[in-house]
Amino acid sequence: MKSDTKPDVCVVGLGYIGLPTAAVIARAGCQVLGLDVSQTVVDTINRGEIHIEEVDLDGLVQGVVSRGLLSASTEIAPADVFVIAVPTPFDKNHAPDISYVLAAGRSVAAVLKAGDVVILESTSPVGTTDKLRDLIAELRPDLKIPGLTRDTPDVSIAYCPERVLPGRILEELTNNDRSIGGITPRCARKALAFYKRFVRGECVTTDARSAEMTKLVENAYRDVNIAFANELSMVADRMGLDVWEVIRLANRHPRVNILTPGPGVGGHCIAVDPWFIVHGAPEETPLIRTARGVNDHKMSHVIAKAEALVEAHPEAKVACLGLAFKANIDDFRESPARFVTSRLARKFGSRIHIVEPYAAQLPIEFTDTGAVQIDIDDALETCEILIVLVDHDVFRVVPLAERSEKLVYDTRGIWPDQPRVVREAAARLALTA
Ligand code: SAJ
Repeated sequence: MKSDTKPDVCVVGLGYIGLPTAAVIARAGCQVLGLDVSQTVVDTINRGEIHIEEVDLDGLVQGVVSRGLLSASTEIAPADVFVIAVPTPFDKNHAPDISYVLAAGRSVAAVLKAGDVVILESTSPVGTTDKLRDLIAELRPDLKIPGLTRDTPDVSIAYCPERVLPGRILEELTNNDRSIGGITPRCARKALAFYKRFVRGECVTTDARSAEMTKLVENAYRDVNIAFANELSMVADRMGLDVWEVIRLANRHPRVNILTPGPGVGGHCIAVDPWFIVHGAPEETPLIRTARGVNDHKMSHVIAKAEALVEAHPEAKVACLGLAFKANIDDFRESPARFVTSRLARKFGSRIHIVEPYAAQLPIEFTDTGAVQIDIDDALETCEILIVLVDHDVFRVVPLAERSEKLVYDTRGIWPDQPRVVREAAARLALTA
């Protein structure tokens, strides 16, 4: 690949990260082939449509597909740069599963040629890029592989984690800084030249293992800090304090910045990635492991408190506000709000009314529970109990006049003006339950 010509790019995995990445690279003028195992996903993208929701992604994909810059396939083809963005789940013992990364590596190895750059973006345990390199070396003994040859290697292999926030993916893909970890410094420089084509943020080069760890550390840092906030919220319940008031006051200290308690930590990143560190260094990670436990426990605490409130008012209709894993998105994966609501729906059936403006219909687990979906206006008119589980803007803006008579359990702290006595009553109920 000459530095002045635009490389042909193959993005392996067209999910929440791969598809926006493929589209942004195509927008920069590269010819992009997106690879996915799902024929449905491939067909959808080739029609210029998308199978995931993300702000402005539909228009971007439609544009690059219609200009012939992005196409999708289930079959890999030769390219100059390969970007691997496949899932790295964990098993029931929290051991990371890198089989999708290795499967992608096998596909790439089949078409790899001298001069190509292979970049892993999937969140991965430390050492995964080395394993990918070893696999490529095994499958392609004809190529000189970085770190294993004394000569100039034929290909470059690097790790460059994504760090975009769902709901702001396109903006953050372009503007966030990137860590680029090469198997060798030369590999890092080759990957850097590629990212410079579409990233405006600063691209900082390092080694592959440090870049892998950096990604895990970022999400573990956030998990630990959310756990601190969630633990405080449970302490405050025990002591009859308003946690939001305490955090607001503490955060006026110039060096204190406590995050926001909620019903637990959802999504596919922050609740997963810390385990990759724990798995790699079990003896050295009591804090990270405990933080995970605190955030998971917060969900049980919320369920107990909500159940106590609903049981104490047997005539009241209940509205659960939100199912998404966080505010203003339609992503319901690993959502504590969804889990809490489904527990309440199974227990209280038709008393439970669910408000989720981002869901066209209720997820499958609500079938046959008797729970129904209503909109926020109906909830405010008909339900006496409101349980806030997601801080969607549409809930945040409900004025006090429309909820001052309600029994409110606000797990997100979106209504600081709600009469305090009601919130404390809910807390006391849970503690005596
Ligand atoms: N949450 C709280 N309180 C807070 C902040 C978040 O309860 O103060 C909850 C949210 O409601 C949600 C969960 O934590 O359930 C995670 O939300 P998030 O907004 O913190 O993060 P994600 O999962 O959407 O995206 C994270 C981001 N990582 C960091 O901010 C360090 C993102 O930059 C990563 O790219 C992404 O993980 C990823 O793909 O790894």
